[in-house]
Amino acid sequence: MKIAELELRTISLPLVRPFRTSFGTQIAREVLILKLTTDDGTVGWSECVALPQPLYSPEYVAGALDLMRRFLIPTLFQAGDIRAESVAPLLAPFLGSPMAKAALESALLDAQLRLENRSLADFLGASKAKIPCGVSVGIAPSIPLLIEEVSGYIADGYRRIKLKIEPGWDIDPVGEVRRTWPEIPLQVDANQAYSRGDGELLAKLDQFELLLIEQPLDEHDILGHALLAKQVHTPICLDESITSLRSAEDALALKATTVINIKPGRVGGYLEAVKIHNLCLNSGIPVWCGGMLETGIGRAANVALAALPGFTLPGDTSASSRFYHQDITEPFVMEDGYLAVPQSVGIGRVPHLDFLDSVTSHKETIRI
Ligand code: SMG
Ligand code: MG
Repeated sequence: MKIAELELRTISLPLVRPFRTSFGTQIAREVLILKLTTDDGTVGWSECVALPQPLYSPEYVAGALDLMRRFLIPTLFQAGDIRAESVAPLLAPFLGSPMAKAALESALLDAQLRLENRSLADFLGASKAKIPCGVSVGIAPSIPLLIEEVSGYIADGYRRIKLKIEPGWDIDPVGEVRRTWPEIPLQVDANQAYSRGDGELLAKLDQFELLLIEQPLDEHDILGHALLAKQVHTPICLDESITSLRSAEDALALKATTVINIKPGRVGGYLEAVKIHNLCLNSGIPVWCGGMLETGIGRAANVALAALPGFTLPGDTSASSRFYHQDITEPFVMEDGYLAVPQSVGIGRVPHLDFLDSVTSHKETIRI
């Protein structure tokens, strides 16, 4: 299979409500959508999960676009006959940027599977036809407004609630949600907002019987997470720190994490994500599928991944309506707290082209 053409477009989709985290507020999703065409005319779609600003990770939309244009795409073109499995080794000399690399690998994988008449779920090794859904809840303007927002998600049927926290927005809001819903599976995500000295404060969360505390410290502070894990009973779960299979092996060996959030974009693609899943499955470490506010394109692939047997905790795999009034694909609609795993070829979704065009702010095509 040869890549004949790559279409890169930036789209902007307004969010149904602002999404505030410890590092900033997103009001729209500016996202890079890739359309790859092979030499026999087969098309594959993907999205790059980099945010517009380098705040969650060093990658950002305009940077990813530049890197793809300047280095990554020419390298794939030069390689001639390739498969999705060759993308990571070919792009390895270019350091970092797992999200940009993942987007290219995913687009090629979608095309490859369409050519082979196979679904991504089948290719990855999915063992479930539907997956339970969690929802990630941003930092709210007040505790009553938080309770109101969470009430809506509980009414929608979500099976797990994740609350974003930061210093000053932690014990009180989490306590109020726990008091209101004593039984709901609940977890928190700090996006690196705390420091090593905050162990005593974070241990106050133990009383709320949370599933986990996600990424409390700096992404590079593996030792700090290991020390914190001795101070806090709630399991520590790494997100930003896990950028590859090797970093997962290291964090587990150093006892810095006992649960892992797998985000394919953060680790360089679905193939690396499966390797981390396999490592964790063999080590008895639960994993769950993270989210980056994906459109239906990225969400379709995440839902397939989340159907693998080691994904034993509900992920941030919510319905399209959690973030978007209108998705660029047929929307993901939750039924009784579950999403159906797409079973048709490739990722099982394609964009609605008229709508995609209507939200596109930039489009370019690179040909061999
Ligand atoms: O897609 O449901 C989603 C978002 C989940 O909270 C979420 N993602 O750190 O896990 C995380 C964040 C990263 C993106 S925040 C803008
Ligand atoms: Mg996170």
